[in-house]
Amino acid sequence: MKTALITGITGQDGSYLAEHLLKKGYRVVGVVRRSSTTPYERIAHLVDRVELVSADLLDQTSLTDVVQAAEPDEIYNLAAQSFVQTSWTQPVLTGEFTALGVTRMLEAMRKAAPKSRFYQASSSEQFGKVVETPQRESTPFYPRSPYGVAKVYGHWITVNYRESFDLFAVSGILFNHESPRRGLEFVTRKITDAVARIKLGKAHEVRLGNIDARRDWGFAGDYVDAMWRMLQQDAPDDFVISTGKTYSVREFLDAAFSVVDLDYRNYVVHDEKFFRPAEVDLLVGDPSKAKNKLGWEPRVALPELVRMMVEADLERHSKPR
Ligand code: NAP
Ligand code: G4F
Repeated sequence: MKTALITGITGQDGSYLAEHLLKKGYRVVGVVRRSSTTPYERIAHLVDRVELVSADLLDQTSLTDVVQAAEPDEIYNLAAQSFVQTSWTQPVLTGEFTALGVTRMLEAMRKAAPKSRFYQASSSEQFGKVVETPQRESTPFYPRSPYGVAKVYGHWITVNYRESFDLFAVSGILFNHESPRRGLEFVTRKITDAVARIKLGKAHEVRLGNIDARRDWGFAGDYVDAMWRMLQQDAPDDFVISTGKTYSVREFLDAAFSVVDLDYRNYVVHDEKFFRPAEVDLLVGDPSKAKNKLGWEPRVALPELVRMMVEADLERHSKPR
């Protein structure tokens, strides 16, 4: 039985990855940080089947200790301050978690489990103000937010530790991926949650920023399989994971409101609060390397993803409290 250690197991991707690895027969050890409450909503159905251990990306000793105790074959470093907008109001914390946190995890692995395999959650935000379209593994980075800058650091420190210390360490440059478990602050979930509340008469508008931004949106359940495949390769390498299709937030809105037979134009209010100091206008990835080398392809297309999210939010809001 292989052991996987997941940081960020309580997040969207951590929950899907834990399910995926449990199905494959892994022992799954999940890192959680200390909190006065227990934020295990996304893994409530898994807590009896995974081992939860306490550590924090800010604390080197705790990270090294959990790696030493778990003796993992594979380490998935998913934990981060992952919300782009917050990275402008908490830039130093974002750098600590999302950039230096990666070095701390790599150091923990180097000291306590150097034969393990390491996955770093890199991001299409690294491409930022894109210098070529579609974006691929060789596309230069031009990050547009403190989050994007921190992710570029995390990416290159992973490459550097691979080359310096001969570690099996890889980065998956994942484009946006969503699900009914997506945080409510991200635009897709904010929209599908609003659609459900509006349809049920619990809200009458949704306040948004730049709805002309374009993203390459996939389904999180598909993307965690790509993470696993990257760690099963003979040699460590980095991959873009995306659908190859791009849609505007406006198109996402249209699709989401259409699921409940409403017209988004009657409900959207533009609010300056949600515009960003610097925007990423267009993301669309080229997943051909992942297709050729990993045999990976996305299975869920955008219309199906939108419907899945709207229906889940309708069900959640329909339940009596
Ligand atoms: P998420 O839902 O925001 O989850 C983030 C996770 O990190 C949570 O489990 C959180 O724990 C944990 N965490 C945050 N700060 C921590 C700290 N100081 N110590 C320990 N754990 C900490 O993010 P996600 O969407 O699953 O994304 C997973 C990773 O992929 C992130 O690194 C993200 O930046 C990256 N990424 C995501 C996407 C995407 O579209 N989803 C695309 C590219 C890259 P709590 O539950 O305690 O807050
Ligand atoms: O949903 P978002 O907040 O995601 P964003 O900024 O693309 O970041 C996500 O994907 C990255 C991968 O590229 C991850 F690395 C990152 O961790 C995160 O998961 O915003 C998407 C777009 C932006 O252009 C934003 O300006 O939607 C636009 N938008 C318009 N109105 C809004 C809103 N975004 C949010 N969150 N809230 C709004 O009201």
